[in-house]
Amino acid sequence: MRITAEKDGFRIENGGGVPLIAELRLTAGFNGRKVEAKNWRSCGPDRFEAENGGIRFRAGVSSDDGGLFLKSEFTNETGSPVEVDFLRWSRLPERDSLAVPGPRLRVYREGWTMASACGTVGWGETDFRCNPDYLPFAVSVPERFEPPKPNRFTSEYVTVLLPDEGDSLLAGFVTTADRVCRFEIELGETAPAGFDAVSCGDRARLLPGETFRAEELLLLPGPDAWALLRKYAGIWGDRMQLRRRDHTPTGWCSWYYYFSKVTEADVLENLAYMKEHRAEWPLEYLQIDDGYQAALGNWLVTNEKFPHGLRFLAEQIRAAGIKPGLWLAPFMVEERSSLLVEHPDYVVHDSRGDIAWTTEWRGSRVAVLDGTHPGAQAYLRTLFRSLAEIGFEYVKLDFMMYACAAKDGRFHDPGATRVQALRRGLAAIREGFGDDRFILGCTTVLGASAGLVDAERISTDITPYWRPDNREDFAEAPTVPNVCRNVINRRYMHKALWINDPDVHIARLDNNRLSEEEVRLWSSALWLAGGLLLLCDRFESLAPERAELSKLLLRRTDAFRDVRPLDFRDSTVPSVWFGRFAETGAPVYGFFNFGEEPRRFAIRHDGPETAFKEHWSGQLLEADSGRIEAEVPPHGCRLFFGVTP
Ligand code: 9PG
Repeated sequence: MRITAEKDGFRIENGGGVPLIAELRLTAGFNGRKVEAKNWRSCGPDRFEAENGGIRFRAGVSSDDGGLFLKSEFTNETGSPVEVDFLRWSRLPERDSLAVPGPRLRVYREGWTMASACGTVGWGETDFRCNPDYLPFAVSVPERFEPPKPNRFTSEYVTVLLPDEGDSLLAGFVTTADRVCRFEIELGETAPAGFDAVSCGDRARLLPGETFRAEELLLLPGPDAWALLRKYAGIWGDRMQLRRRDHTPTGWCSWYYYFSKVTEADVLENLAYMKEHRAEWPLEYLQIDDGYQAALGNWLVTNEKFPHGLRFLAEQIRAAGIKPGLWLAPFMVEERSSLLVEHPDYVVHDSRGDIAWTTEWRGSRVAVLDGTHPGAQAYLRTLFRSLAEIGFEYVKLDFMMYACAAKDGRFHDPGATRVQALRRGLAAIREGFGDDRFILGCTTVLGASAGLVDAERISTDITPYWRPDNREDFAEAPTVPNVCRNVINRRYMHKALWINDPDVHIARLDNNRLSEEEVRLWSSALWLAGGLLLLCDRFESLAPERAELSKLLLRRTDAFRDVRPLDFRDSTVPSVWFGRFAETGAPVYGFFNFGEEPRRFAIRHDGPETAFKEHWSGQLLEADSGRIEAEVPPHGCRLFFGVTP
């Protein structure tokens, strides 16, 4: 790829001089104003400069790995402090390779947090339907989310344009540590009417002479959109210095059986079972979830359901040869917590100087810890050092996206963005907890966590029912299809950025409204997708035939490689999943029917295998002609393993 400056914009060409993007412009936004870079000039190899309106722009480009990397920044030369809104790359609607009519284009849109919907969308569709009450936590810039407007989409971190023929184009930020960085895309009749890559300033203060640096943008064309995402995630993870963990752990988590009613006795009952049946259930961690704490913010103090406290439990777990884990929501500070009473300055305030109440928790108002405040950082460091000292080796850090979500929030450091606030807090946590202990990120800003967490939840919560009755089915709502959508579409992140956590296995017969088919579908999804494996059923009441499902998953984590959705381009919720069984290399096709009617699946298989064995029924299917065909009942899944001829 080649890039040239042409007066006010850049022209990007593929090999052969074909314009991939005919004109890309850079605009700075501050104090509610917009200033465009004008008259770019070269100032060294692959470096360019431009000035306009008291702003000095710089751009740097490099080609590598078949892609083009774009760095950009601007310096405040206005003579006065400004509040930064954004630095934005915009493609002008021109004739170039991107000029594909909307009806022939699909777009992969990525989400802000684990719960946010991800998947491909197309002509005539709108941004995903999000519960309006949850919107501030599901997207990075709720004000710019326009669900009712067809053909306008937002995407966080990365997007892929997938035409019906020819190369796809991935555009993705390969650094995500400092800014909200996102895409705004509008499809048009003959060509995209808008394609913007934005690094947000969050109105952080930029003093005269200071420079605002955008996150680095990668443009990557290629024929296989999924391969582009895999490659992108690898580069993104490298830039963010992912924590390489070759080992994918297993464990037991208290939430999805006991929920907030969990007691010390419940934990001890399951611990005793795990200790006694170690050979059958070789689980590494026992993680106590939400329900033990006295208040959000008073994490070392337990409530009356946990009379012997955290140290006692950690000791009991360790004595059983299992590693203790604990759930916390480290940025959430409940009104009644002693932390807030003693240190009101540690939380985010609004522009009037009042505490910025951000959410509610079981009837109490919640403020959020200001990750830029040195006192708050010291508090986090000390808290997590104490947890490590008590014996915890694993923490599940939940609801960290609130660190970015305070309405009209003002940070202690006026030059910091929301992402920096979160990340500074999380870095303090990592420092206190130690480099070798395990951190699982949950309900957090995906891009801000990379490099600091070991594992990351990549979907919303799995539920012991298919989808709630009489409730609107929002795209981020906890339902089995929504969870599966995120698990497979985000499989490209696994072990490139962190270990993916697809959420827990549910196998039980009691306290569960999932049918036999539904439990098998969820087991199939977890088996195929791999990642962190957490069980959460009550061992004492787990029926033996259902226990076999968990044991199948437990036999080996990441049992499949090269996992990908085959209908990625055309289905927001992919229903044909592919992988190779790691033990044998055999190809495996998963047919997932998320619908309400029986569905006939038919796909082509190109490999040498002429027969497939369906895992759950044991049935053999001849596939001489290379076609695999099967009918799958509603909410069912069939797994076809290739049989070597
Ligand atoms: C503990 C749980 C579990 C779970 C997390 C997270 O919007 N909500 O009301 C909401 C409640 C719970 C929730 C997400 C959203 O789940 O994903 O694994 O730890 O918290 O409270």
